[in-house]
Amino acid sequence: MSFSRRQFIQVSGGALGGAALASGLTTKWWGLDPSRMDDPGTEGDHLVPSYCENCFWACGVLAHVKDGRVTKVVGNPRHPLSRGMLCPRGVGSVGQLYDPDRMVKPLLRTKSKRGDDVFEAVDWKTALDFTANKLDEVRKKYGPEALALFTHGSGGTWFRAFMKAYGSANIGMPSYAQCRGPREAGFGLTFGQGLSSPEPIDIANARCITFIGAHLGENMHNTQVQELADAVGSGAQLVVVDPRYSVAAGKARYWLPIKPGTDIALLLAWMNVILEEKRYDADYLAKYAVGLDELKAHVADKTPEWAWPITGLRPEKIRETARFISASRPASLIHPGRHTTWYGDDTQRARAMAILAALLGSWGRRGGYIHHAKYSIAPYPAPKIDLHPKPPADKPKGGAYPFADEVLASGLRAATIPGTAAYDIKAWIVYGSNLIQSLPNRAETEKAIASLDLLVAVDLMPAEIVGWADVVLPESHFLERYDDISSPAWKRPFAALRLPAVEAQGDSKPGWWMVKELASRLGLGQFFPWKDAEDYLRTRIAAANLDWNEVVKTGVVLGKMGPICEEEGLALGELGTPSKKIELYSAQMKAGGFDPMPVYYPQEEPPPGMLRLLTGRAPTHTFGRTTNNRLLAEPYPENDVWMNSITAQAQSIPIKNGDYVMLVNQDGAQSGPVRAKVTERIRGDCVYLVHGWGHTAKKLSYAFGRGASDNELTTRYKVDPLMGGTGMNVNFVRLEPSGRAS
Ligand code: MGD
Ligand code: SF4
Repeated sequence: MSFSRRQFIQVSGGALGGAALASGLTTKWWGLDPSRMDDPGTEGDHLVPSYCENCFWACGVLAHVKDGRVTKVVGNPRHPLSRGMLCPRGVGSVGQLYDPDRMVKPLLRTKSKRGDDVFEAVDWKTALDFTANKLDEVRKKYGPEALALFTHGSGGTWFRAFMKAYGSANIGMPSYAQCRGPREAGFGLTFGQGLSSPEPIDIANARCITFIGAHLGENMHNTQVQELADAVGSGAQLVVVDPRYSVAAGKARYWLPIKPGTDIALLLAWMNVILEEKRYDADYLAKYAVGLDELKAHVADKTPEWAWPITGLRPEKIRETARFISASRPASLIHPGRHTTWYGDDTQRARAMAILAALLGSWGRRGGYIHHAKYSIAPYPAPKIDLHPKPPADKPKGGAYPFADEVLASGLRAATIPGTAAYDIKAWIVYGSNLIQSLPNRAETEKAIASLDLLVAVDLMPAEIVGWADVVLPESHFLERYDDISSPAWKRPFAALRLPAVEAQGDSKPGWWMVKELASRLGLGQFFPWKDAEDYLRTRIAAANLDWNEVVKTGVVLGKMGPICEEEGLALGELGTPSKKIELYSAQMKAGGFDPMPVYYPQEEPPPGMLRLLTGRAPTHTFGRTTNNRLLAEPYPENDVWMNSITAQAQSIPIKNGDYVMLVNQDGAQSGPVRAKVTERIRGDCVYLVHGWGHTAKKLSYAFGRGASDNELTTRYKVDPLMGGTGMNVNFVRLEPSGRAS
């Protein structure tokens, strides 16, 4: 079967080609006819390399520039993550660059209350003097550890360096405890290392790919989607476990519409079949794993018949899929997912996935989990910082969450509420993270903010969190600024540069400049001794024996490729677990008082008349950061709420496709009007929203009030006892008429 990328995404993105056409942007991603779609008017007279900031995959881009304006952004063919192609959000970067709502002046809250979103525009000297004075006060009054940084995005690197020099270890990202944290912990406990980003998985060579709630194709991590389209095109088969018929399910050999919250039961039943029928890789496990006998005993009674009433999946289907998945081992990839904070038992679910991958022998093997390497470039030779900051305040007193290996953003929020942690947080710098939408339970965020002496927001757009700040530092767009070198571990190691394609708009400034200015005001200037970011980058590039003029031509340096899997000579060697082996049974979990192997515990059922609220992504959007982008709004102007047609019919006033409805949760929190997507493609016990919509910030003049915010409805969360992740699929909603015409 031949299979183009356009076909892959067309289930959800019928109108997307139109967006590319209307904006005159690259059309290659969509596989449209280039002779028809090419718009010579968008060719620049020169190209500037950078890497994309519309999500954190950081694909290499080339900006076409003409007359001081970016005319289009295309994928950099030399960059291993983009391979010449971008996802719609990357292509749509121009819409964000020229967004009329961008903040281009520093702002100071002078008379209004926090949250009123009323500021006075000031010059940089005033804004920086104010910020530095307050940071100095905090340092003197409470100690430097009272400052927390919430960060998301590449420019956060400069602020992390600032925190180190200032003396605080309180650096948190919602992308850990609200996203991939449980996965990192679950894989870490099993294989001795987390997966990080980009995940070291070999989709390209997998013959069977199993998605457990991961909706790749709607979640658009570019290289993974490209590899998936290629793999499917060359015959790889998909097994998709999802209460919703996702885009990937539309391409799958098997779709298992599982009851939400029961995946651990399915995973145990699959293990039961694979172990009972001896379909596992016995030689591999004998060599590399511990705990096989314990696992066999643990799942002996977890038969498909046992899992049937729990999951709603028929035993013969569970057996058939277990056989199907194991038939392709070791090139049978259990995709690890990414946004894994669902039910509070998420580390155990991730561990069950990791154990299944181990039974298939796919860790370290082609078509499974492979080895990525980093392109090594020495840091800038700045004076060593000899501070030993207090341990972060993100964990409650008493040693909770022993397997968290990053700081919890939600924990920093909790520590801001006085008296709850080892010490109180009194000031926040929030860099590129809209905490009002990205931390569950908005009331708790507002309560924490009320206890702050200082809230600094560094942002591009007037998002909700900005309205709560004391001072707002507007950052220039990624196409207008330098940033640090991007060199994540990958199959082929690489290092990429971000160069400014055009002048910064208004008074917006890059993060590196803000940090240097603040540091010098606080007596920390010696730790940022470079003249500017270009000087910083040139020095690092020269130290790596690379020629600056050559590197800026393409923006990417490629390293040598080593063996990425056992088949290519990679030695699996000793792993980072206590036993140095794959731990099917985890003695360290047992010692910590946790189940050493995953156990299924039932989740709370929706109350009568209510449905579980599930969330996900759309191919054209990244959380709330793209929702105001007019180019990306063309194909996807607002989210809609998916509901089963029987659910829609069963309402006291039956709901038709396209009707506007309201969602009201178990605590009475209510969404704005949101369009109903009445469909057979979702189970009847849940509804589904794309995350990031329903903005309440009026200055986001396009996105304000469009669609529903899942986060406003996420008043409850269930904390993962292993690593502190906030499971958010524990909220229920009922549907009410909205009064708005469809
Ligand atoms: P974004 O929503 O992308 O990320 O949540 P956040 O970390 O809040 O918002 C980031 C802010 O960055 C926006 O205000 C945007 O204007 C700003 N921005 C964009 N580009 C730049 C730039 O170049 N510089 C600066 N300074 N600012 C910039 C994401 C987080 O949310 C994550 S990773 C996940 S996976 C979770 N997902 C999730 C969910 O699915 N449901 C619920 N209810 N909550 C969630 N929270 C988590
Ligand atoms: Fe940009 Fe898309 Fe790549 Fe993310 S996946 S970095 S949004 S092009």
